Order: sequence, then C-alpha cells, then structure tokens
Amino acid sequence: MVTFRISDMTCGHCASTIAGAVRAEDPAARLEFDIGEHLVRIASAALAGPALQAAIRAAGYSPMEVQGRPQPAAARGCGCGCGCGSTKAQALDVTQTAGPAKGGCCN
Ligand SMILES: [Cu+2]
Repeated sequence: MVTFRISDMTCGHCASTIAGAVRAEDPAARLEFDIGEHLVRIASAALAGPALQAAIRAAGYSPMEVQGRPQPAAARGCGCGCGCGSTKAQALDVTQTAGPAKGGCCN
C-alpha cells in the first residue's frame, strides 16, 4: 500500500482521472481516495511507488508520496453508505468531504 498526497486533487473528477490513470497501468490496482485530505492510498501488486507516482503525474497531478500512516479523518468508511468516509470516488464531492467527521450525517 502506497499513500500519496495530491494537493491538486480537489474533487471526484480528479479522483476518477487518477484512478483511470493508475488502472491503465495496473487494472487490478485498488485505490482509496480521501479527497478532503487530498490523499490516495493505492494497493498494487504490479506497480511500486515510483511507477504509481509517474502514472499520476502523467495524468496531470502532483503526487507526493506520504511515508508512514496518515490518520487525518476520524470517520473513514463509517459503513452507513452516506459516502462521508467512502473509498468510492463517485460518492464523494467537495461539500461532503469538507464537513466535519463528527456531527455530520452519520451521527
Ligand atoms: Cu477535480
């Protein structure tokens, strides 16, 4: 699992563009987006960090590999289906991810 911070990834469209770029290189890659934190975690058996970074960069974004394990948001994958912590890019938008983790739609 490799984590990148992509400061110019700002919405679900960016995420889907990035996902498409990575999957063009490795169709089996798994991607988890946290658009509010500008983070993407990628699990790929075929591609290492530098190759993933190159694919994202080629798509027009500026990935910075994050070392360690960032834990930015309290709610990730709350399971209620609201999309607040979802890993699905199409379930996220700017207004959803901008909200606080607690006191939001899940509580
Ligand atoms: Cu975007």
